[in-house]
Parts: sequence; C-alpha cells; structure tokens
Amino acid sequence: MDQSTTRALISQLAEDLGWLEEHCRRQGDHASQAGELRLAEALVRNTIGPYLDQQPAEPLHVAVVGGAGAGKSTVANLLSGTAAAEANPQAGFTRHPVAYTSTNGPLSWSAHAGFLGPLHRLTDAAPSSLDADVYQVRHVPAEPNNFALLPRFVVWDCPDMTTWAAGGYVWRLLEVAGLADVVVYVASDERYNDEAPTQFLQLLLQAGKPVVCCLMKMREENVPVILDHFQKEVLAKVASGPVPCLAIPYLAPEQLADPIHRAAKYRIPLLNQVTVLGEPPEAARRRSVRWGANYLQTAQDRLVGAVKKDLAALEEWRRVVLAGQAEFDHRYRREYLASEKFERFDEALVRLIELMDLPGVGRVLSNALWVLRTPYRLLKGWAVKALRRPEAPGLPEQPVLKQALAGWLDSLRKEAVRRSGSHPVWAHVEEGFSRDLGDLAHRRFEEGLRNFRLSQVDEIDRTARAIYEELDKSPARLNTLRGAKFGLDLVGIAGIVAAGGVINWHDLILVPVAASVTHQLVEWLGKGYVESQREEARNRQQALETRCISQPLADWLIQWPATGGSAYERLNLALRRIPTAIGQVNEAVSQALGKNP
Ligand SMILES: Nc1nc2c(ncn2[C@@H]2O[C@H](COP(=O)(O)OP(=O)(O)O)[C@@H](O)[C@H]2O)c(=O)[nH]1
Ligand SMILES: [Mg+2]
Repeated sequence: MDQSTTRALISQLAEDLGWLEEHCRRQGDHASQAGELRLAEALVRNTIGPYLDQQPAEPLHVAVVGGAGAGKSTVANLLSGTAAAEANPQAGFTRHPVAYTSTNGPLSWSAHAGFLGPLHRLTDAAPSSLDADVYQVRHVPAEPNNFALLPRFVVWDCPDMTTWAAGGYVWRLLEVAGLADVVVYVASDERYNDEAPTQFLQLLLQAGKPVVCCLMKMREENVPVILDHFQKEVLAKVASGPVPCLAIPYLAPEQLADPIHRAAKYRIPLLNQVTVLGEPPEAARRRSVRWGANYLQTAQDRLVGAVKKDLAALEEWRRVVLAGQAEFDHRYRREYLASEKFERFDEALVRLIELMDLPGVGRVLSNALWVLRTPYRLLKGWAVKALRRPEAPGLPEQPVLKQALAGWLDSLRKEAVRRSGSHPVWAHVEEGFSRDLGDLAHRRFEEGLRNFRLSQVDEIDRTARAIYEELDKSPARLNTLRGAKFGLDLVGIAGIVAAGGVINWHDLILVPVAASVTHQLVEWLGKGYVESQREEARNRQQALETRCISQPLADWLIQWPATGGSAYERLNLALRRIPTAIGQVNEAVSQALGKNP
C-alpha cells in the first residue's frame, strides 16, 4: 500500500468512526459507547496513522488522566519537573489538554495531518480552564539531570474523567488517550473507585495502553493499606495483568512548588515507571501501534454494536416491508391469477388436437372420421353452450395490482405511525409518507408494471407454443399419439361392425358415436396436459410478477430509510466500510511492523 492510499484509508476510517461517535452522542444514552468509538478513532489518527506515515518514535506521549480533583495537574508537574500546570482546588478546572514539552525537545510532532482530530492548537497562551475544542503546548526549560522525562516524552495534563455525558470534555481527554504511549492514571484516596473513571481505566487497559496508577493525597502511614485496597477493589476487577501502582502521600506546598528538588523521593519512582515503559522509544511506539490495531480488530463488533438499535429498527422495517410484499403477491394470486384462463392456452389446445390428425393419406381418413363425428360435434357444441354456467369474470389484472399496492403502502404507513415513538427510523418513514414516499413508491410500481407487461406476453406465448412445438419436434411421440388415436377410431368402428355382423342402419349411428368417443378421449388427455401447463403458467406468472413488481419495490422500500442523504444512509456506508478498513489497517500495520522489527 503506498503512502497516499494509506493516508486516505486512515482518514476515511477515522471519519467513519467519528460519524458513528457523533451519531451515538446525539442519542444520549449511548455516551459510553460513543467514548469507545472516540478512543478507536483517536488511535487511528494519532497513533497508527502517524506511524504508517513514518513519523519518528520520539517524543513519546504520556497522558495524565483521572477523576476530578484527583491530582492530575499535580502529577503532570511531577512528571515535567515544574509547577507549570495549574493545580487547582476547583473541580473540572482543566478543560482542554495541555502538553508540556522541553524547550530543547523535538518540534514537529504535532505537525502530522489530522493530529488530534477536531482539537485545534491554541497559538496564544491561555489558562487550562478555557473550555473549547483546543489543546495547547507549553515549553518547559530543560531539567539539569538524567532523570528528566521531557526531551523524550511530551506530558499531557488532561481534563477530568467524571462522566461519559455527551456535554462534557471527556471527548478531548479521549482524543489524547488515543495518542498516549503511556498513561498515568491518577486517583485520590477519597474517590479512587468512582464509577466513570474506573470504566475509563478499564477501557484504556482493554485498548492495550500501558498504565501506571498513581494514588494521591493519603497519609504516609496509610500507604500500604490504600495500595492494597486499590489493587483488590479496583485493579483486580478491571485489569487482566499486573499494573504498576504507586502512592504519593500528601505533599507540602513547598514540595509542590519545587518538585525536582523537594519531591524527588516520590517523583523519581514515578519517572522510573514511565521511563521503563518507554524504553527503547521505537519499541514503545511499535507496541502502541500494534495494540491499537489489535484493539480495533477485537473491539470492532462492539464498536459497530453501538448502533445495534438502529440496525434492529432497520431490520424490523425490512420485516414489515416483506410481510407487505407477501400479502401483495397473495392478493394478486387470489384475486386475479386463480380465475385467469389464459386464452392462448385454448388456442394451444386446438393446435394440439389438430396435430393429432393424420397427415397425407391419413388426412383423408381423418377427414372422413371428422365427417363421421359431425353429429357428435354439433351435439356437443350445443350441450356445452347449454350446460356452461356463466363464469365469474376475473377482475382485470391492473386494478387488482393497484388495489394490492394501495393496501401494502397503507399497512406500511400505519405501522410507521404506530411505531414512530419507538425509534427515529419509524419517525423518518412516517415523515417520508407525509412527503412523497407514497408517490415515489407508485412510480416504482408503474415502472415494474411496464416491465411485467412486456415479459408477460412473451411468457404466455412461450408456454402455449412450447406445448405443441414440443410434440412437433418429437415426431416419434407425435406419431405414436396419432397412431393410437387412429387405432382407437378403427377399433371402435370395427368392433361395432363386427358386433352387428352386417352393416345396417345402427352402424350409421354407432360408428360416428364411437369415433367421437375416441376423439373425446384424446381431447381429454390433451386437455389434462394443457390444464397442467396452465397451472404451471400461473405459477410462472406469479413468479414473474414478483420479479418485475413486488420484489424491486420491496427492495426499494427496504433501502429507502437509508437513502437520500439520511443519517441511515451514512450509517450504512460507515458500517459497510469500517470492517474492511480495519482489516486493511491491520494488514498495513503488520507490514510496517515487519519492515522495522
Ligand atoms: N497540599 C497538597 N495539595 C494537593 C496534593 N495533591 C493535590 N493537591 C491539591 O488538590 C487540588 C486538586 O489537585 P489537582 O492536581 O489540580 O487535581 P486535578 O483536578 O486532578 O488536576 C489542588 O488544589 C491541588 O493543589 C498534595 O499532595 N498536597
Ligand atoms: Mg487539573
């Protein structure tokens, strides 16, 4: 995969996940799923994308996260060796991510296209309480010792993780979490197992982020108990492996003001933990990328599952449309096809019987028999006319189809009204009906009807023709049938003659009767054949109707909510593309990792 293809793939995947995230956020009750989507999106654009684009591993990124007032800004200061992050007693003071980087560290790390997605870089200095989709970078003077983290790492002080609620700043935090090579999770003794931060910790661990836990503000003598408790009550429930965990007891204000010199006792172990996870940087970055890609692969069902309700509603709509289609087809059968005679079949029957007569010399005989049958023919003609009950005229085809269509659309409209409160898909359909959905469906129907007519004439003709052409083409069978009929005629006549011994006036009646009887037998045989063909033709015509009218219309109706630029169209597009893109990203990642082992 060349570089421009990879870039396009990354931005498309990030965009699709981003669209799903927005979609979930709009639905309120899906906020934590939206959070997962945001993390996935951030992994794609901030970790995997830059790696595939050959961005250097250094600087690595360490994100400081945790609940409100836990001591994140304090920890960010310990990590960067300054008091530059505004530690503040006010909960939720930090509202956008702030990066701390060394004045002599690498510069271009934020230049990658799409870096931190919707967060823009602030160019002017601003307090970290500024509530906007921004991030800022603060430069910290180089630390005069070997412990310094900063030239190799960028330290991110993040907004609080307090709730998944759509309105908060958790999205900005997730954006940086996706970037992080190492996460420092901060909890303070009084609130270390708050629900939302703990869920967040779990999510980060699932995504394969190396985490260091840092427990703050306890009394020195409580350290062992609190560490033990946190391991058992929190970590054991969310982590599948060991997670390094350290405690920083309540520091004096002067320690906070000069962490390098006065808080070294607590700071150095913390720096060591982070450093270990970042050594060597290339390996640390490869791990971030591998785990990120891995997470996308393993979490994809869950990521896409965030829109389960939408898919279920679309599936339900499909079911309702198909039930309507079945009823439509059924009505066509019941109200039209069942009583339809297909006149061409009667023509076919006449041709079939004609074929039964002998050609050549035989024709003369056949004609003679035909003459003999005259009284019978006249009698039968009269009887058939006299005995036939008037047939109930079948409804003409088009009105039947039109009524069935009206019934179908009506049932859909009613369902949409009935369910419009249950899911926005139904409200969307209801709204569609109040606009032009009905007209559009009618137009589709007319189109189908035209196709149907064209194919239909052909179909009946073909069937009728097939009946006698088949016999015409197999002379052996035809001759056998003809011979049998003629034989029967002769046997009948001979039998009568023999019975009478001599030809007398009885024969003049009996011979025509016998010839007529044999002929009638053949006619019945032929008729049975044609009748069965007629029934088959009905089935075929039903299938033709379905193929030309009801199926295309059902397909169109099923798709309708997901067309015309609707949210469901975008949803379908995202759902179609995401799995493929995740597969391709994984492939690209494996290739790139294989190239630089
Ligand atoms: N004295 C003292 N105050 C602390 C310590 N840790 C945190 N604080 C204070 O607790 C408040 C919240 O800490 P902060 O780092 O801003 O938490 P954040 O909201 O997670 O960034 C601030 O007023 C900090 O000064 C500590 O060890 N000692
Ligand atoms: Mg803070």
